[in-house]
Amino acid sequence: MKTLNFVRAIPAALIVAACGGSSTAALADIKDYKFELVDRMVQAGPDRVMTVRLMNTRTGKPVPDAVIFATRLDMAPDAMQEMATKVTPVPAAEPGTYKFKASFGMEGRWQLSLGAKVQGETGTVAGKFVITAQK
Ligand SMILES: [Cu+2]
Repeated sequence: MKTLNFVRAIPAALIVAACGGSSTAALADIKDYKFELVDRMVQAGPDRVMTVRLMNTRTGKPVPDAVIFATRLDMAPDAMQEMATKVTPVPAAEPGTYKFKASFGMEGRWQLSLGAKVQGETGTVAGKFVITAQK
């Protein structure tokens, strides 16, 4: 109630100015977050672990507790989009890093696609990486 009374006391023009300013300057933006791939190479074979880090590019700090809601791993970079493999999240010890397990059934380039929600932010963070599976 205190807030409402306070707002009513301010002339309408001022309120408009304040709202317009805060939407561009004060709020963090989902674009300030990005995924980083920790290792670009894996060994071909079953149960390989991939590690990504979610960074806040404005603070330069990793972001813990994001919800990864979409993952896909396929061989699109080697023109085998239909060759997809299951991606399973596994626990990561370091806050702000996220680990996934997958079987790389073939040597070559695989594309890891990720989507995430960050606490307190609207929108989603997307990431796409090429990981090379080697012998
Ligand atoms: Cu393939």
